[in-house]
Amino acid sequence: MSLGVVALAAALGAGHLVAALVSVNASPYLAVGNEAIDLTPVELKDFAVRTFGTYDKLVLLLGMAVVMLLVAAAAGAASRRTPVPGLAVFAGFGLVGVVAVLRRPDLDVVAVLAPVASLVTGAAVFALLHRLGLRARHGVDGSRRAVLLAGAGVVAGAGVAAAGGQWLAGTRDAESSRSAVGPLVPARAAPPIPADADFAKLGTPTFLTPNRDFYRVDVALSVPQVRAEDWSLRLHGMVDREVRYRYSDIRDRPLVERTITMTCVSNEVGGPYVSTANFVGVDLGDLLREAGVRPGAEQLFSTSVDGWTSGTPVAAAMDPARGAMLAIGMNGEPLPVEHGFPARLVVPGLYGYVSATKWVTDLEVTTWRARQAYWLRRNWAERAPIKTQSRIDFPKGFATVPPGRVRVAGIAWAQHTGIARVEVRIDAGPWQDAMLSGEVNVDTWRMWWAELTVSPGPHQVSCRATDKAGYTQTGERAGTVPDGATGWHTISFTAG
Ligand SMILES: Nc1nc2c(c(=O)[nH]1)N[C@H]1C(S)=C(S)[C@@H](COP(=O)(O)O)O[C@H]1N2
Ligand SMILES: [Mo]
Repeated sequence: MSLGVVALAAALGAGHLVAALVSVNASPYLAVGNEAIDLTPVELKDFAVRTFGTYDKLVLLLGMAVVMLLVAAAAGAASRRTPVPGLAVFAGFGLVGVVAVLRRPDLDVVAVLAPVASLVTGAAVFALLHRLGLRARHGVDGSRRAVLLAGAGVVAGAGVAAAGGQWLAGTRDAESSRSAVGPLVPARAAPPIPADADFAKLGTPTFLTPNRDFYRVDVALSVPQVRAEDWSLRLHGMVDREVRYRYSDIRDRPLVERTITMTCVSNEVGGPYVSTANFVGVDLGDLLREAGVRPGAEQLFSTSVDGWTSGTPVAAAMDPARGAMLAIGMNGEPLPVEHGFPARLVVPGLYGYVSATKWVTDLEVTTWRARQAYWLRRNWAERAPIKTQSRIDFPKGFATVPPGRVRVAGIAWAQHTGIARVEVRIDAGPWQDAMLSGEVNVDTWRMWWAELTVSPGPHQVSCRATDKAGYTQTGERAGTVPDGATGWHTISFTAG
């Protein structure tokens, strides 16, 4: 095996181990990956999401691994006489790691110890093996064996260090803190979900999405690990009194529970990025009123521990009729780590990228001009209310069903407005009304079903929703950028 590759293994193993000691999120490899995501041009990012879907991050990590391996191997090959090219490469790797770690807002300066450990270990191992290698080439007795032994020892040591780091990180991760939170009992529970709220037996999703099935969208390469005891939320900017909350400050307040359907702006027509949960937390408007929002404030600029940011209209965040939340619970449990533990924002009626900051740690009351959030700098819109949409869940595309009466079922949503009507049509036939499920509240999806007569052969079925403001979904197709897709969901099936 190449000298450079062995030294690379040692560098990564050491970095991972030290990261577990100083800060779980400081592992140099992951920090560099996160930095790479931030620096990736939008077009490439959109391409990666389209092509690899939720595997986009895995592909990035593997791609980074391949590049690092090639560079390390080349460094080894270029260092036949002098170790300088190899040392330069490891210094370069280490510095990239240091910069990536320093740029993360959630990491203390001590976190640079992780990439520094990588740099020092990589360079030291490289220098050592290089010396042994030179001796072997000059035919010094037993030196060949020494090189092999040293190489194998280093690789084994790197493995042990990486595994040890992984184990150590596990003992200090957010999951153990989450398990210790205990039950979150809302003072005001959400009304129970009536039995007729979904048509799951007919092929729609269940009304509440189990946490493990709830869609997940974020730019974090590794799920940020924040323990409740370490978390705090700073509320500042255009307010009369700056406030800092600890987890217990939020937990000890009277908690409310609200049933809310969340949607991602990246959801294509017919896509999966829509889910519903009972969120438990406190009213975001209450926190803002207690801090005293100054006149002229427009934007609530929220920052996550991983540096991701979002901008929400202050008016939406404060409107009691909308019920925006700082949520700490989801479907009867503390927030799952991947959904933002210890705390996140949820604002009914707005796409997640302008409202739903996970692992939220900073709220700044400001103007639109003063701060620009993560996706705004990447061509997405400043204001992004969720668009009225509907989706066919049954039959599945390209299914074959018996001819005659065909059942069609699905979901529709128009958060903060409410769904008034859903219609379906076969081929270019007339629109026909679907049956709607009982309405839980206007911030949640509504399920629908219909029965249509079809002749044997191939067909298409489409659906469209009308919301309570009287707007009927346009059939005109628009892509997700900049503020959400439009068009009717249409699927093909065969009767016969
Ligand atoms: N920290 C952080 N919060 C985030 C995001 C992110 O990338 N990072 N993505 C947002 C987007 S685009 C959406 S749609 C919702 C998704 O929340 P979920 O993963 O819990 O479904 O989270 C929002 N909050
Ligand atoms: Mo999103």
